[in-house]
Amino acid sequence: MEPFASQLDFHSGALQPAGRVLQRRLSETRGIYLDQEAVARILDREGDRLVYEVYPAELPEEEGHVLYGSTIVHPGRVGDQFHMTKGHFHTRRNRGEVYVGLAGHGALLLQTETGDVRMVPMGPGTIAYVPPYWAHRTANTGDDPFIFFAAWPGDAGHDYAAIEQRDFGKILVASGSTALLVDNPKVRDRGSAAAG
Ligand code: S6P
Ligand code: ZN
Repeated sequence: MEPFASQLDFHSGALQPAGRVLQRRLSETRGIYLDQEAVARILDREGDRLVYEVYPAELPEEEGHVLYGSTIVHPGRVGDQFHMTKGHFHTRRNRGEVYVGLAGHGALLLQTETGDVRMVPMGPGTIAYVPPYWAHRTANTGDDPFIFFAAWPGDAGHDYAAIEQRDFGKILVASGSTALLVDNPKVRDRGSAAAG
């Protein structure tokens, strides 16, 4: 393969050239939010809102390559939760990733297979390291688009099912103008039901 360069617009988050741009709307990510009445209300009143977009560089998903792309999480809330990405583990769990904040403000949530959760606030210039074995999800905690760049190993793969089944143990909720990290009641209830 020949060396090449792409251009990332820090203002819009668009990457040129890019592979297939992914647009995630509320209807297809509705399951990640707690307040299903709020989801139904938004869909009914304003239609299927664009929540986030991913511009991937077109590269072979193979060992040795470094994949990269930009993500734009648009500002907004669903109930008292901020707009967020679905979140995933890498299929090959021992593959890490680097996130670089470019514009806006957000948070990176990370979780291990055993349910340990961490939160890293992100803004322009923040370089967040996603170590191997940590699932990751981002949320826009501000009022402007939250834009970041990510780079990860070509053979990492994406496992969304594990997070769909288990969910993150903590959620980010809006409290006035700040973001609070609190226990996810869905996971807590499941935990206590299993314990009882
Ligand atoms: C890929 C990297 C990001 C996310 C993107 C959307 O490993 O972590 O490019 O794919 O931020 O998130 P998600 O969870 O919907 O893939
Ligand atoms: Zn990833």
